Amino acid sequence: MTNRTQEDAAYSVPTLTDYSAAALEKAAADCIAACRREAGEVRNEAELKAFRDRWMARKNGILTQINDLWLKGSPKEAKREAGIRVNELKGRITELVEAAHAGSGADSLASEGIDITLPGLRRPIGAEHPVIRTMNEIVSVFQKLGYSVAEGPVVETDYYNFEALNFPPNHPARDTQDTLFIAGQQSKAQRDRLLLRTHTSPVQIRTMEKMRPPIRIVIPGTVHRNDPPDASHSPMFHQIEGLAVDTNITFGDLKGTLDHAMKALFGSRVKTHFRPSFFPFTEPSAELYVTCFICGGSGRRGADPCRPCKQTGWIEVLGCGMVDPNVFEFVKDNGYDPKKVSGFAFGMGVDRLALLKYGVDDIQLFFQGDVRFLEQFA
Ligand code: 2NL
Repeated sequence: MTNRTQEDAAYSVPTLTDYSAAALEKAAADCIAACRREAGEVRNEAELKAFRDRWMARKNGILTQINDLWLKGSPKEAKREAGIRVNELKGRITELVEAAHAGSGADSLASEGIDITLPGLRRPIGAEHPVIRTMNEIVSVFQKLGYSVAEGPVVETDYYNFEALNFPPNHPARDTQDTLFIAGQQSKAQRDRLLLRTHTSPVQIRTMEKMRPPIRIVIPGTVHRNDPPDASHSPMFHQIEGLAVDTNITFGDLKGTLDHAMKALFGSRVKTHFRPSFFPFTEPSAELYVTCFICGGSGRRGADPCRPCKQTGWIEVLGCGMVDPNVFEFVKDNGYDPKKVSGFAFGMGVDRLALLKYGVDDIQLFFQGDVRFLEQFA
């Protein structure tokens, strides 16, 4: 309480009896603290003037009093030290007084030419990017089925991007991925070399290393491939992959799950169709087609041919299959014994689906950041 009372009371210059360096130091610090406190309490122009006068007035201002009491009043042997200290103090106090301004009161705003009666500036609310919106829609369909979302690094090792996904070293299947490699990795063992992930599957391996079966996960994210940009290619694009592992997961589970997901995404009228395919990490593998949601499966739009489905009435939306037992071998020690568990997986290109969904004819528009294009999705 004593301290409080001392702080609250207005500052007055004390007479000194002790002129040691330590005593002068303490007196100066108290004085600076008082000045700083008073500067912070100034609310308007009138208070600012009173504050300035109190500290700086030639006649009986605080600095003048300090000069009289601490310097002129000091014994001869202490004059030199007191002179240096008082000069320093004058500098600090002058700085504080000059920096002081009239708080946040309306007076000062008016003096700065700011009219506080004008309405504020409105920042327009941004719009969700069409690719991210599509991604969120797909993710939420699977979340409702009990899937969790997993994420992982974009810069990956050869091991997670290829080896653990059943691409043997030097196997030609790696060539189909047009990988962008990080430079200067030659001194490392092949499995440790860094690259930009070409799919989000590495995250599935990483998740299986951490979580024992059963699991159901979806992995949204950016991937990179060495594709020159054109209307349908971009060196950076987005994927969503999914994985379900349990005992007795069958191709029937895959078909039922994906048929439901396609109806949730494109409307309950769409039909699904699976065609045999190949991926290194699934066996058997398939491509999933849905009836064209532009022409409704007829292949025609009035008198014109339907372009998105090339008049076939079907659109390819994703690749899928039963997880190859060779993939489980890499995570066997965490409960994924291929003799005991089975699973299905799928992967889709989000950008391509967003192009179809919004009738956009050039993928580059998604990544150029032109506000005139993007604000159409607001
Ligand atoms: C496509 C095809 C696919 C997978 C991705 C996967 C992941 C693991 C194991 C097995 Cl860890 N498979 N992912 C499976 C089939 C297809 O993607 O066309 N993506 C754009």
